[in-house]
Amino acid sequence: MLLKNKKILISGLANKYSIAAGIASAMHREGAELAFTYQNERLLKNLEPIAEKMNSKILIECDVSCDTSIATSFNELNKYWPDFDGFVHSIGFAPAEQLEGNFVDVTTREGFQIAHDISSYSFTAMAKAAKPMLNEGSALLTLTYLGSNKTVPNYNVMGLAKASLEANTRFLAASMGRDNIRVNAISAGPIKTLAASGVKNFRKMLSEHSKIAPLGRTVTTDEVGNVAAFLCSDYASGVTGEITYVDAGFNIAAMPIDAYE
Ligand code: NAD
Ligand code: 0WE
Repeated sequence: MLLKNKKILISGLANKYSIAAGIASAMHREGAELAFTYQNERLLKNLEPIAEKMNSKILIECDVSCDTSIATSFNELNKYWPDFDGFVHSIGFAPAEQLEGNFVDVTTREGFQIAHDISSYSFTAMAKAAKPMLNEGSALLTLTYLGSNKTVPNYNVMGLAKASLEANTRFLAASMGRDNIRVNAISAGPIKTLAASGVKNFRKMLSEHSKIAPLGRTVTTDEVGNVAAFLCSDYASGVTGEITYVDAGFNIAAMPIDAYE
């Protein structure tokens, strides 16, 4: 029971395929008490039965594009939990037209701003709002992707936003470390979630990943969840500011192992 007596807030659970769902399920299994935020009314319907299975009755609306929504949601959480032990930030967004076509041609000032606002600034904003309520030994976790430091076709401005999110992870770790609050990121391999379903040729991305990754396959949300549970547990008490890859080894390979066969 990695997370016994820990209260952890999960954001970004849109449906059962969400990475946040794999994380919630691993954390619940490891004994954590969970609360959830959801972006809007429409997504509450998917969240309700999942939260129910994990014995959670704390479901709070939080649209991270809005300062008052963030403030209101943490005030609401405070009524249930005067203090807690961390949160998972599993939120990313860029306007769809930014993620298709040639980077220099499709990127706009507005697209750039929205991608960075929703996908990176929101992590800082949530940390700021949570800080007064966070117990000593808390852990914050976000989800990133390899497109932050290697180019990936069509990932475009999201790559820049993930680079910002990873720097954000390090600066938050430095900023909150003396309060014994740890801040880490998981860089997950490609997974067919709701966010990915809007992406052209995603199936091709998954098959290319399997060819190059040392493990010869993609990863599951449960595998991401297990690492998330570890990083938020006291077993990871010496780990902060790190980007941990859960990608079947893809990021360390320059070529498929059978390239010369
Ligand atoms: P998902 O669609 O299930 O989750 C994305 C979540 O972001 C949704 O729950 C959505 O409601 C939330 N969101 C978007 N805009 C928001 C806003 N304004 N306010 C509040 N919430 C908002 O997809 P996912 O793949 O599980 O994505 C979760 C995280 O994992 C994202 O940061 C994504 O970039 C990252 N990630 C995904 C993959 C992948 O291949 N699926 C790989 C690596 C990293
Ligand atoms: O971070 C992500 C998902 C990012 C994402 C996806 C969408 C699609 C729908 C952000 N915003 C939106 N906005 C929408 O309107 N991933 C790591 C998954 C992903 O997305 C890609 C990928 C991979 C991998 C997009 C292009 C290329 C590769």
